[in-house]
Amino acid sequence: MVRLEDYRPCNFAIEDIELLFKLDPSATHVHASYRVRRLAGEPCPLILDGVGLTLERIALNGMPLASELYRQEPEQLIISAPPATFTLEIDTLIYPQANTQLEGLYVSGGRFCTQCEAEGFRRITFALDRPDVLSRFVVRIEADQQQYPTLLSNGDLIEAGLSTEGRHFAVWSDPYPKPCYLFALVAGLFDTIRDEFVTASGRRVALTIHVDIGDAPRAAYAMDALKRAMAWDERFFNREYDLAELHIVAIRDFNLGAMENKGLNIFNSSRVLADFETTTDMDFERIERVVAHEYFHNWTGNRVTLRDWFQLCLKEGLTVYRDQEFSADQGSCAVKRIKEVRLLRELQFPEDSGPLAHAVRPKHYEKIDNFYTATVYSKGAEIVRMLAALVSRQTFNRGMQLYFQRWDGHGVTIEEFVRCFEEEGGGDLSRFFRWFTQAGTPHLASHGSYDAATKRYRLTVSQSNPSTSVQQEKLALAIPLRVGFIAYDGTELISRLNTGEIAQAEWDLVLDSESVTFIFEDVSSPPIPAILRGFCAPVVIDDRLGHRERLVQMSSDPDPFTRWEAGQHLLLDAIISDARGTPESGPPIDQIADAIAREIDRRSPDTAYGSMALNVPSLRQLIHSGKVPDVDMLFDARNNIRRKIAKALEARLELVIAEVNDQKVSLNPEQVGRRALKTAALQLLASLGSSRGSLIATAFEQANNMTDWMGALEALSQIEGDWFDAALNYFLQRWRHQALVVDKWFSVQAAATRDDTPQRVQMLAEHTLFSLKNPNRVRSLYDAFGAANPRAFHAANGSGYAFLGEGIQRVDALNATVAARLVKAFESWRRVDASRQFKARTVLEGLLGATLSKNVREMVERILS
Ligand code: B3K
Ligand code: ZN
Repeated sequence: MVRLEDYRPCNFAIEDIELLFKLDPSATHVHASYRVRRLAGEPCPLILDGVGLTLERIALNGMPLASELYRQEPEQLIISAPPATFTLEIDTLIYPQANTQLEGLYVSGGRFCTQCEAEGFRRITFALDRPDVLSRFVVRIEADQQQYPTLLSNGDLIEAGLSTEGRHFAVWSDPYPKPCYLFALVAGLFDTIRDEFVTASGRRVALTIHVDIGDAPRAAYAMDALKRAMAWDERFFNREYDLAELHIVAIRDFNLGAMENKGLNIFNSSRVLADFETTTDMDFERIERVVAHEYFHNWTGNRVTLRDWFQLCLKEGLTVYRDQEFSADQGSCAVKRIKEVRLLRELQFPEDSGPLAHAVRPKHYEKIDNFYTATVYSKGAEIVRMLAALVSRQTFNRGMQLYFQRWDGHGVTIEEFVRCFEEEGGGDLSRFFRWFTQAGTPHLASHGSYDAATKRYRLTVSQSNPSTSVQQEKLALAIPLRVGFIAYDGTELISRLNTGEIAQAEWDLVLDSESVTFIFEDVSSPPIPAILRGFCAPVVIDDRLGHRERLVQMSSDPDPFTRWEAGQHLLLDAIISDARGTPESGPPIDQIADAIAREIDRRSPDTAYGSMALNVPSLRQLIHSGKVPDVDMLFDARNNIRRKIAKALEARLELVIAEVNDQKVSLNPEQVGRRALKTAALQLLASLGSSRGSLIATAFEQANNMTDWMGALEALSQIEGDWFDAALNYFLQRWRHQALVVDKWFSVQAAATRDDTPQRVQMLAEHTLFSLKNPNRVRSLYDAFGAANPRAFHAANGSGYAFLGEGIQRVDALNATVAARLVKAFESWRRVDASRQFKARTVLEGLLGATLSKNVREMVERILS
């Protein structure tokens, strides 16, 4: 177990690292040369990390090191008492072709690539593999010229040429000191697209995206996104790119979405390649976001890095916040915000209230790879968003500039980050700081009373912070509120706070203790309050509004988030009332449907917003609500409500689907909005069953872009009968050779809520196109099933648990990080009924009896605890 409280600065600094790679897939020779300086006053051992390496030679100051002066442990190399300054040379052999973990140096599609975050560099050579050791790297790569014409590493190319026997070499030098987790190497045969960016100060940066042969046209969108992100970071954060070259490489077999290695970002090909024939609008959006995210890491993560892995959210939460701000700025910001909130509620809230709950800065871990979580990323981003709201935008911007200036070239802690905002005038942020150290979603309750005689409205908001598995005692947080009122006729109400003179329509307030009462004057009629406009804090709130108030809010609140949220509340109430067998106590469906129809017609703030109004809370969210433990009852109730809405809106939905679009497919927001609306309409119509099969099948046949194809296919997946199979056959025939589309073919089946899904996934797991070695394919089956299909996963007979349990074991034998991610599906096991719990527990305990990686074992143990 690694504990935050045990952190000690490193006893040694490595200022310069020279690496030489003689690339060979079966056995690559790595020569490392370190210039080391002891920081501790007294002689002490130098302990290097290393996993799966064959040590060939070790020399100190040019002389082979005597065997009694060092020793090798299973995952360490310990040099007993080296001098105060010295050069250390280490020669190792590694085996890239046999590397199925896809960490360190490995081979994908015949190309070499690396993944070092968090602790992959130790699989390349013995190293001080910790983020607070920053070194300048010079890297020489030698390889067969024909097979590996492109040789890349971090920084700038300083030399290249031919060597003997058909081999060639390249030397890369990165002038910026960095931790070794940001090291990268790529070698292979690629198609490229090139462009250029001129920075604000006039420096030219050569941009290159490297992709599989034939894929270059599909990288144009990523290139465009990259240039927009570079310009945006200059404009909004005053950050320029700092090298003469920037490379992005698309790799087929990749454990994650992408990696921000200095000057050489390595991407999962699914986060680079895009065209209308194979990519949905959602994929385009994701590509834009991830390209920007990795680019923004150049300052938040790379130039300013982490002192230790406990500070992970300092780069991830902050960088997600930055990419969210960028995306919002590219258009449709209300819809983007709603999507962020949905993601938070689908992934982070369940995590924060279940067995995997941890603070954004956890106190301990076994495998840091298990902490790249929704909490660190999404809640981390929400915390930065709240910080900007609390200290004001101007102070936030000044604090960020101070952060960059003060900590450039250092590994930093969250305390040091927050101090920058305090020093720039943000006040005492100690209560706010608790957001980083306390796990659990805060619960707010609000209560208002209006006095018609005095036109005064008293609003009391209080917080409670539930105990979680890792922390019992919780203290009050500083929570920003954004409050506004409308009257029962839907008009906006202006008011005056009793502490000031100015009347306004919206208030930025702070809840900074257990409970606060705000008094508003001159409120002309009884108000319907919205407390968290724009979802200004990641909390759950009980605002005690009735159905009538929510219906008014849904139609009339000026804040698009609040309107959407009111609709979600009503739909959730309707489903839960139905599941409890008391549908009459739920809200009036016809009025909800009317309000949805108005949003579709209004097309404001944009067309895509209407598709959000058509969302019905997901089954996952319903399970998480904890109100009804029987998954089948929830599933049926959800479908009942969907059917009622679909019936009420049927004519309109058909109109949306029929809206002919004879323009050329483009990413014009109006077109994207229409496609989103159409997809949502198809899904909802599918709830009416096979009588709508032919209409949806026609939509599938007439589609000319992947958004429409997938929208229709997903809708067909809900309908029993042959429609789905017919469409699937066509789909596979047409795109059999496009791996990323075949992934969709797998995932749409694994996520299907049909009765035959359990048999289908069994067959898919044995399908010739299935592969345990490709993380995307693994996720397209097992994650689409475990994470995206709660109905099948929680099947009453336990077959879903057993299927995923087996999958986890199969994957774990090859790739521990990917397998550990799959375990997360089980985090909801205590929210379901006793009979299901028993079956889930049996599978989890069965796993503990098997041979498991440390990663998977940690996850299973935490989930069972
Ligand atoms: N920093 C990487 C994540 C690395 C995950 C390692 N298990 C990608 C990102 O967040 O940008
Ligand atoms: Zn990141």
